Amino acid sequence: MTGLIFSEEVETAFAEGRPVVALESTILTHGLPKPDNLHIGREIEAEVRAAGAVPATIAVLDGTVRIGLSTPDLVRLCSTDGVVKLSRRDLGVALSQGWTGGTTVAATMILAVRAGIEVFATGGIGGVHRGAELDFDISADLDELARTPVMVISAGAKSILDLPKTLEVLETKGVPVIGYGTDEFPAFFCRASGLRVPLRLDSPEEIAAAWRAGRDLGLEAGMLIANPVPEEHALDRAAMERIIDDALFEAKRTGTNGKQVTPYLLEQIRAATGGASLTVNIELVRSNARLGAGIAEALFRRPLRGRV
Ligand code: PSU
Ligand code: MN
Repeated sequence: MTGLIFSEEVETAFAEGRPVVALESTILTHGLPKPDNLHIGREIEAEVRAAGAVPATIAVLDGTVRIGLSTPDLVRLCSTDGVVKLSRRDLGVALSQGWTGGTTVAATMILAVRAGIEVFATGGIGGVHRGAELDFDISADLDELARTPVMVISAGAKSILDLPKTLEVLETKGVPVIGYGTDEFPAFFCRASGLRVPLRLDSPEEIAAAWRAGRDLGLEAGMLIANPVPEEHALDRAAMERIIDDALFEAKRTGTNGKQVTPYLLEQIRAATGGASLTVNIELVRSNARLGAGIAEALFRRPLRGRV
């Protein structure tokens, strides 16, 4: 496989044995509007550093896999037009054709494992879209969680998705979904979804221990940590439901499909909330970045059995 290129910061972290947290880049290239995406990307990285770990934003630049981006790399990724959204299926072509792209949760997990990173913080994962029984729109993120051993820290899945079906698919695929300090599956912008989360843990140490126990058993699955958005930033659930319904209606009316669906809905919601959704989005990713750093730190104190 094409070699991985590590940023100096990540390289040093590995050499010094410091905890590293992976971050995805589709959220920057397709999930957030320009030019805010650049400073948000920096803020998320800064949050990981402030919490005592090293951020590794993962992306593909000119057909090379980057584990950690320098400032010029991040600027380029966030400001260039024509940057592609890369999921599992796209990686081979992207690398061989020299593309530049943001990696989704699925693609970031794949590359994180190659880089030896176990903890990955993001905003929300992709999932089962509403109406999937008709159009089969189910994110490749779910399959990836079933097959690739990386822990993903999220604020749940966005309520643009069908959350009950998303949880059902995760259950079928054997993915542990863990509420962090909550019994309820969070709905991204909102803390509540009305759905119970199947498992609950209350500290980074417990999460690290559960992860290690699963890995020691030879389970190859990932793990989804559902960390509710901090109370002071959460949006009202009923209001969000209305906005999401309108966004879904518009997506259907304009014939939006395939990998355009998620970015289209996110932009519709941002416009409809007058930018409020953007603030919440940033805050919840920061909160996930902090938790990710805490878990990565706890994992360092609890190595895999049989490893030094
Ligand atoms: N959810 C968000 N923001 C995002 C995404 C999801 O709140 O930017 C991105 C993630 O990169 C996720 C991808 O992996 O969308 C899922 O896209 P799809 O449904 O096309 O698999
Ligand atoms: Mn899809």
